[in-house]
Amino acid sequence: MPKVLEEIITAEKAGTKMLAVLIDPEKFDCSTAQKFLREMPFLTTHIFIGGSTCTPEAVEECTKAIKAETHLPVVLFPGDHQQISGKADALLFLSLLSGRNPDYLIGQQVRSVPLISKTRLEIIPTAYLLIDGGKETAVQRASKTQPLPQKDVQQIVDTAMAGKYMGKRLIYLEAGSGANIPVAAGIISAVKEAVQLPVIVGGGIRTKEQLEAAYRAGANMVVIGTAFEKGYFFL
Ligand code: 1GP
Repeated sequence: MPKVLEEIITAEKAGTKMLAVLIDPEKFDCSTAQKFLREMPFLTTHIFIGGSTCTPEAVEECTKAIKAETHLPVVLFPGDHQQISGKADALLFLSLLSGRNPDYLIGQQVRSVPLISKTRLEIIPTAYLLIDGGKETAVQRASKTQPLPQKDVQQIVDTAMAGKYMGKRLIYLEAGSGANIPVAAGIISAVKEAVQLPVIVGGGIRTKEQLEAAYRAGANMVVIGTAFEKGYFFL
């Protein structure tokens, strides 16, 4: 399989938009994997697996069930250092740059190394920015960090640029799962213009209009979890 990051960069250059469906192993019934994948929007390009609080066993079992049923790239989007499965194709190696909790800037990352080194996962350095989604979200609770206010556009851009200078290959703008307000178009476009890297946007996107607005603003990939978990397939 071609490298996941290379494909994302190629799609970005070609202007092809990507859609990732996020599966939280804690809420997912593995016996429904085949049905879930069959009902997924046909535009889906990636499957993300991860959650703020799920167990390593649930991640392993879910990844195995999904991989058995799809040829789409399966990418781990871990909530902590134990959410690693060698059965996936790639791992978003996240640093929560919006926060000031050292555990989510470097601690979890160091603790994940013994697990990662037992796998052949493609590692994708990713700047992860939590942005206020209008309610307290699981990421905020788990990481004990504050989101960046949506009005602080320059601070968000500067944080994303710091991620680029650190060598991150992707910028992930996250409003938090189930957010009331997705990341605003103005933030996406300002970040995209500055970083010139693939930009992923997720959190609170539950309508076709919101999805298209994110793409128009410059998001290369949109991640949707809750809307699909609830069986709300709007595409
Ligand atoms: C992925 O957290 C998002 O970045 C998913 O958010 O569950 O609100 O779609 P939703």
